[in-house]
Amino acid sequence: MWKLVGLLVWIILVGCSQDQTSPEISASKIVASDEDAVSQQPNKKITWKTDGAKMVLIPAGSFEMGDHLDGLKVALPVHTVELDAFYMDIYEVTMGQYKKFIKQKGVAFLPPFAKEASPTDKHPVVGIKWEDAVAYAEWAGKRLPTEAEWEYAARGGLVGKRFPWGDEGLEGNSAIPREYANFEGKGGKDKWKTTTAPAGSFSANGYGLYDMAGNVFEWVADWYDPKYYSQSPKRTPKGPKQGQTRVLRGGSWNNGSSYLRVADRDHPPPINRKNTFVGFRCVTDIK
Ligand SMILES: [Ca+2]
Ligand SMILES: [Ca+2]
Repeated sequence: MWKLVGLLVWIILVGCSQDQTSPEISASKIVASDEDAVSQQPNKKITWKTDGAKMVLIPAGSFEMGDHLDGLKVALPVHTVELDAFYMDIYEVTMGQYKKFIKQKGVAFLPPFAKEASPTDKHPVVGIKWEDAVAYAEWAGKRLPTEAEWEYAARGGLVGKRFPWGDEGLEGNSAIPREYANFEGKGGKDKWKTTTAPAGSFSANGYGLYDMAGNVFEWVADWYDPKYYSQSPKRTPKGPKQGQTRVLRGGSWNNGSSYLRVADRDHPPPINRKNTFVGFRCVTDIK
């Protein structure tokens, strides 16, 4: 049914001019979209042509960025951020998608250890540094999310919560996070001890995004600066102008449950930028 609807929408999109069919994004970049979705509707999904990624509309809005709970100092001060709407990849970029990028662009192959942590094309790509993620995003006609966009999207519409699913799972109770995320060790739905899980193996958050907590850490566009939150512009913050390290978000199969915190921030030194537990996902602006 949905495949048929998608085909019909594609035919309509191809057959009409841009301003009639897609008020937000050039139709040439989209394979299909929800046929009954109206402009700016939350959870409106599209399929991006270049890499075949499913993307979901993250609605415009404001939120309290950061976290004053439990002494999470790296996430202070909590500050209000306003963002425009954007589309975000529903899943982490997969090995299969990244291989297509390699093939088309002729860039460097992934290191051999990547396949050990992500053995199939449905697992998230690893073994990439920040510059690789940016190159992929540019090839796909997208970009990396800003740190603010990532946290806003990861919260999934929840307010003041610790994780994408809410507050449950603190104080060493790892049984609850394991229902929602692949992180260090295994148990319950988390069946992966030394590898990534296939993208989308757990429940989506409130915006329909998978694996914002765990599986692989995700590169965002911003430089890291511990003082930036106290200077951040309210509207559309893009991070410091310069820095030494880029920001990672969301934790991974290789890290404990505290790294799954929606406001937690990591910033690996350059020597640790290429490994088995860091990947990324892309976003695109609403035109
Ligand atoms: Ca695990
Ligand atoms: Ca992730």
